[in-house]
Amino acid sequence: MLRCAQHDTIRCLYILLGRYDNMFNLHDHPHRRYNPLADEWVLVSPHRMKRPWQGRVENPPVDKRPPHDSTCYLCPGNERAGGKRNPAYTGTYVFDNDFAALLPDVPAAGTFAVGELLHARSERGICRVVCYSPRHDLTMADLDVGAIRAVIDTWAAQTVELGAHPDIGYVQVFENRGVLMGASNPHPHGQIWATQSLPQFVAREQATQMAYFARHGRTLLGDYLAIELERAERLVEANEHFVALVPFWAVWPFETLVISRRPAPSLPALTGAERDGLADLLKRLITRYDALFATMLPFSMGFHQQPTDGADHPEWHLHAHFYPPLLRSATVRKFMVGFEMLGEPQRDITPEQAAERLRAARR
Ligand code: H2U
Ligand code: ZN
Repeated sequence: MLRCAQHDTIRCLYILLGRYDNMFNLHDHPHRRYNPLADEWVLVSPHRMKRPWQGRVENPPVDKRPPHDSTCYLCPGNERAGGKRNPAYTGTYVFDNDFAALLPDVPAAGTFAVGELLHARSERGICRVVCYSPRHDLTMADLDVGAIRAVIDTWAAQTVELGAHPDIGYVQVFENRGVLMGASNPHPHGQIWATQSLPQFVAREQATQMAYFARHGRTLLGDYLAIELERAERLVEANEHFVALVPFWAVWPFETLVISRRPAPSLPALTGAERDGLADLLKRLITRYDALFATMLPFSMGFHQQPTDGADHPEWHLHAHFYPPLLRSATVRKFMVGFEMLGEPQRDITPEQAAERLRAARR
């Protein structure tokens, strides 16, 4: 019973001896993996990836951008779509989003309810845009580590500034990179949306981290990182302060999770040395990503950190999610459709294979 067609005798012996924690081989058989951070499942179908990797690299789209583009609304000195003019900035530059999804002055505590089933609440917030560099032609991977450190300091300072506002309960730092992910402009930039409520994905992570911390007195991601460091099969990049890995429960083919070695709760809580470590890790990870399909890899990325509710959150462990949509090449993307919209997310290439591909990707 313990034996399946693909298990060799040795492995079955290991199973009998309790050395293998699984009754089946995660690399051969369809299975579901649990995401303890999001409290979700993902269906993995590794048998569909048995064919060898063809390694086709398509011609990357020619991306010749000038250092300053007079038509770019993010370049220094230019007028934005909203009519305001950017200063002649030389480092990072932050401004209030001219087309903000959230506004600071909506009526307080507005609620709408019809019986049990129709509910709405007013939501206050502040949306900002963060230009990483005055240079129109660079991406974060091209910036030197010192310039990336300046971006991290800007994210941390914004988290403190926006989080101090009495109406703001959470600060979401993120970036949409590439047209495929809806980025409106190639100038290196990200966004910050600061909200009154905890957004639902963050709320879910808070609940799982809180429950885990209550049970063990350690952070969920700290314990998870220890397992990954020991097994090493899903690691992509690591330095003294941060680790990037393809999570065991990854949904997107080349999704990664960046975790701080120390369970720091937020960007502002990082020490100077940790911020330098994060800058180094982000540069190496994104450089690897761009080498994967010889293209500027599109992705959405963002940091999850503790709420800015003034309370201590020892359960919170700072991390960043990278969600690239590409599957096989610069032009073949994964679609979350069909079973994935109606049932649950599914993937073919295993997280272990994805990590191996990322470890092999070099520019
Ligand atoms: P994305 O590339 O991720 O879409 O971010 C760009 C943001 O910049 C977007 O939210 C804002 C858009 O509203 N924006 C301005 O605030 N001013 C402008 O002049 C153009 C774009
Ligand atoms: Zn520009």
